Amino acid sequence: MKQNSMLAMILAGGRGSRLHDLTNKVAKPAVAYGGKYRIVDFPLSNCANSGIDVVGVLTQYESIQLNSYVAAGGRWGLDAKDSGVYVLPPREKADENLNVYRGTADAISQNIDFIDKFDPEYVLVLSGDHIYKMNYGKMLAAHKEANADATIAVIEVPMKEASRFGIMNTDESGRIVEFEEKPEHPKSNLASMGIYIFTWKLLRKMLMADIKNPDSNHDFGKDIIPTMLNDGKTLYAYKFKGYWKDVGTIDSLWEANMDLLSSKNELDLGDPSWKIYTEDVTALPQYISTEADVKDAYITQGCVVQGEVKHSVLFTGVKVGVGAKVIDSVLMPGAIVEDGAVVQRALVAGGIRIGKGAVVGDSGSENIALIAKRVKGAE
Ligand code: ADQ
Ligand code: ADP
Repeated sequence: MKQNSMLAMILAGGRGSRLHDLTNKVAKPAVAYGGKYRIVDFPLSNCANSGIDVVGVLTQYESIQLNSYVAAGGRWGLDAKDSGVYVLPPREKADENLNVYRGTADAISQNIDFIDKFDPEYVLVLSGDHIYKMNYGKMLAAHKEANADATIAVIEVPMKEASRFGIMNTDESGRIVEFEEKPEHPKSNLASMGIYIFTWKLLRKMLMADIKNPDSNHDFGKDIIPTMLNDGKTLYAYKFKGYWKDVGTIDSLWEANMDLLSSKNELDLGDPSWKIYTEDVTALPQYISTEADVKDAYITQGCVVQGEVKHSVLFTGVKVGVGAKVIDSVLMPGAIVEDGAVVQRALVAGGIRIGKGAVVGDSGSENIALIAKRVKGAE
């Protein structure tokens, strides 16, 4: 590895329980997004574009599909000599019967020897469920410039949402003076994005102490960051400007897909200087028939549209039959809407069939309907 190098660890082991049936069979990072992507394409492409060449992906549920998806890292250019993407599930320990990661920090602790093998100077810890483009190289430059022990990427969030995040206060120089994980009464709207750079030697020491602490949840936000602050370590906030979305819930995943259709969308997946790499599937070109009526929609390859599609995102191989209506919806790979069926304000999971004339979703509902089971036809 290069000198002054940084290795990345993507935390992908959360149950993703708020994504319900979408994560029954696939790990959250492998969930589909934006017609042809998977969530994990974003942190992996960001790593590749930032010049990071070793990435560990920490997972614990349904990681087989994820494993084959990221194996070798070729899609992101992370397959050159001395580089790679490594899927790291928790190992069973004969003495402790431990085959889960107890928390985000524990996931890193259990892989200390993996990290040590590469002997990095810095470790970047990332979440596996965010959609954004970010140059981690710039964040590392800020970390070095400040001579920090840890640097946390931050973004301003609406005050009413602040209690869902790690919230901090900084001094004029950007040094963090106060941090509270998901406070009931937040004192600022400066939120942690759950993206951290640590100087590895120090983090290693903190993790070794954390493993033995019976009162710890072994979590970065709850334990490691507050302990570092208490110990007088230098922690800096790195302000991120741009599109960032945590897609841990059905509503936010739906929204992030819909954002692609907005003229104000800042994500710009077409930016040639920051490509988002993904799997190239072999599928037929899309077919839009004479009776089809398509407006304001992402239609991916392999789709066959014979009905009406408005303000929706159709992933690879979706079929919309004659007289069917798809409005304000997200249809994952291979979903089928049969003739005359209506899908509105819904997120339809991959491969699900909505039978002839069935009606799902609701134009008046505040929440997005998740359709993850076959829906029988109306007659
Ligand atoms: P949360 O998003 O609530 O808050 P958490 O549930 O710890 O954090 O998940 C962070 C990431 O780690 C997710 O990608 C999740 O899948 C993964 N993960 C969870 N448990 C894991 C485990 N045991 N092993 C491996 N991976 C695991 C965090 C911070 C906040 C910050 C938000 C921003 O704690 O301070 O504001 O992220 O989204
Ligand atoms: P959620 O959508 O529920 O917030 P996350 O992906 O953020 O899901 O992960 C947090 C959830 O994952 C926790 O509420 C917990 O139920 C589950 N979880 C995380 N770590 C573990 C673990 N080591 N063992 C079992 N369940 C876990």
